[in-house]
Amino acid sequence: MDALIVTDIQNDFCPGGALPVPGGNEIIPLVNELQEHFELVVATQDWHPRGHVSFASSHAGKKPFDKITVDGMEQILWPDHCLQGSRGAEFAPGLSTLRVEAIVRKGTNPAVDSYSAFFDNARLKSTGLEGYLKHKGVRRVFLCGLAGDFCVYYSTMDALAAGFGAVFIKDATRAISKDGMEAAKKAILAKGGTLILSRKIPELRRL
Ligand code: VGL
Ligand code: ZN
Repeated sequence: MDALIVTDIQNDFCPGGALPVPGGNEIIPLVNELQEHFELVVATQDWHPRGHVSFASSHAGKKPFDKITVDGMEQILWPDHCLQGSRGAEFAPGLSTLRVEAIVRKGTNPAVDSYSAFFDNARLKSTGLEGYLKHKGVRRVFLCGLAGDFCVYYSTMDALAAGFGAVFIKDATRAISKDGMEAAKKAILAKGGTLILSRKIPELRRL
């Protein structure tokens, strides 16, 4: 079975939000349409507590997009975003969630950032999504949402590492950085993932 993973389509990642992804809102009609074609749809929400380690405001003298080292790992610092329970953390209003069967919230550990829907960045804790999907009989996941070069990318790589087929839907995502997206696409291909345009999905799914 195939599943669609709808990643972090939240107000803070859309124009006007705290960490806007350019054109982030433009994918919403397509993502709504895509959901109709999958027997299982899962969504994720970035869901940070106050004072989260990934916020520049948590580190004296730092500003958004600075990089620091946390426990030996590079951490990009972001504007405060997706605070648990805030309007910014809600799904974007145009996103249909009627067919979403499970919502995975990530980034809840104040000390560790979490881009992937499967594991936090330090791989300390699993979200349980791998087991959930496998228990449901999912063999292949299709990924869309925000941001293409962060959460969608890391989720794609972790899906491949977990043994799923992984299909990154290029026109159903938007990236924070163009260069970052190019590097991410190369890495996905190198790991055995697939990049497609949404109009090719029917063809691919008949295989
Ligand atoms: C994300 C940066 C920080 C994402 C989340 O959803 O891609 N990016 N937190
Ligand atoms: Zn975040």
